[in-house]
Amino acid sequence: MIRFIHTADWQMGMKASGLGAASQAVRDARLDSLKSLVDIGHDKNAELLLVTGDLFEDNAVDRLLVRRVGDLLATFNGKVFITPGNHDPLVPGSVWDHPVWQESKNVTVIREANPIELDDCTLYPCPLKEKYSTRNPTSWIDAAHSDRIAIGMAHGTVEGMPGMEPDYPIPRDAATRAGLDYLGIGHWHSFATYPDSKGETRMAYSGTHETTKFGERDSGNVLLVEIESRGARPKIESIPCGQLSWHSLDIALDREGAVEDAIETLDKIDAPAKALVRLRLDGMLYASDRAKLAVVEELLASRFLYGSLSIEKLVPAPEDDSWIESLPAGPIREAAEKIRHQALNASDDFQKSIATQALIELFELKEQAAL
Ligand SMILES: [Mn+2]
Repeated sequence: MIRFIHTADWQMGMKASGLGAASQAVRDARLDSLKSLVDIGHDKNAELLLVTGDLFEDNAVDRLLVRRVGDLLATFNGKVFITPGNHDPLVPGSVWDHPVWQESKNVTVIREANPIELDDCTLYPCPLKEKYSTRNPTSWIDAAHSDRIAIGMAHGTVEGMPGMEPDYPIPRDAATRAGLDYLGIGHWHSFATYPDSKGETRMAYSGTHETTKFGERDSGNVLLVEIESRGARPKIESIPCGQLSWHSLDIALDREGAVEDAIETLDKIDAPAKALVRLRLDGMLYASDRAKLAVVEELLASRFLYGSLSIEKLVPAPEDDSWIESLPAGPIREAAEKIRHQALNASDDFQKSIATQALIELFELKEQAAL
C-alpha cells in the first residue's frame, strides 16, 4: 500500500499584479498554504509528496524564495519528488541549480525520465527541459509488465481540451496506455479527473494549492492518493489547502431595489479579510438605488482583502424618470436627458458605458452640491 500527496502548479514567485495592495498578501498566501500542505501530508500519514511541475513561476524568481520553498519541503517527514514543468524547466541556470536541492536528504529534483524504484512503488517521472513541446511527455513509460504499484508524474495539456494548442499533449488514456496505477499531472490549475474505459480514475490534475486568479474553478486543493496494491483502484481525496478565497460575481439588476441583492451576496462571504471579490453589475440602475451602489463600493473597498466593482454594463432604467426630474431644470437637466438617451440607444457598448457613468457622476455632483 502507498499513500501520497499529489500537488502541482505552485507558481511560487508569481507577481499577482493588478491587485494593488493585495498583491503582497496573495504572494505570501502561496507560501503559507505550502506550510498547510506539508501539515496535511503529516496528518494523513502520507509517505511521499509528489510535485508535478511549475513549482516556480519562472526560472528567474528570487533566490531567497527558492531557499524558502526548499527549506519548507525539507520539513516533510517523507520523501519529496519534484518534476520541473514548463514554467521552471530543467535548463542551465534554472532554479534547480540552487544548492538547497542538494542539501535536503529527503527532496529529489528529478532530472531524467527514468523509473525510480522505491520501497512500495515505482515512479515514472517526466521532467520537462523546455518551455514548449508538441511531444507527449509520458510516451516513454511502459509499466504494463511490472508487478509493482506504478505511479507516473507528468506535466502538460490533456488532449481534447477545446481550443487548446497541443502543449506537451497527454492522451486522455495515458495512464492505461502506460500501464500506470496512477498518473499525477500538472499544468492546469483546477482539480480534474479522467476516468478510464472501466470508469476507474487513474489520472488527475491536482490543481494549484492556492488559487491564482479570478474564475479558476476548484483550485486551492491538494490530492491525497492511496493505492492498496498493484491494479487496485486508487482512492483520490481532494483536500482544501488554500488560504484565500476568490469570488467572481456577476449580478444582473432587474428591478428597483435590486442593488440590495448585491449587498446581501457580499454579506454572505465568509472570512472577508481573506477574500478577493470581483463584482460585475449589469442590467438597469434606478436613481433610487444609486446611494446603495455607493454602499456596495464602500463594502468592497473596506471589508475585503481586495474588491473591485465594474458597472460598465449598467444602464439607467428607461422608465425611471427620477433620473431626470431630480436635476435642476435648465441646461443640466437637458444634458442629462441627452446622456440618458445615449446610454439607452448608443450603438456600441463603450458609448453606452461612458454615458451611464456620466449620468451617475452627474447625480453625484448634484448631491454634493446639495450638501
Ligand atoms: Mn505549466
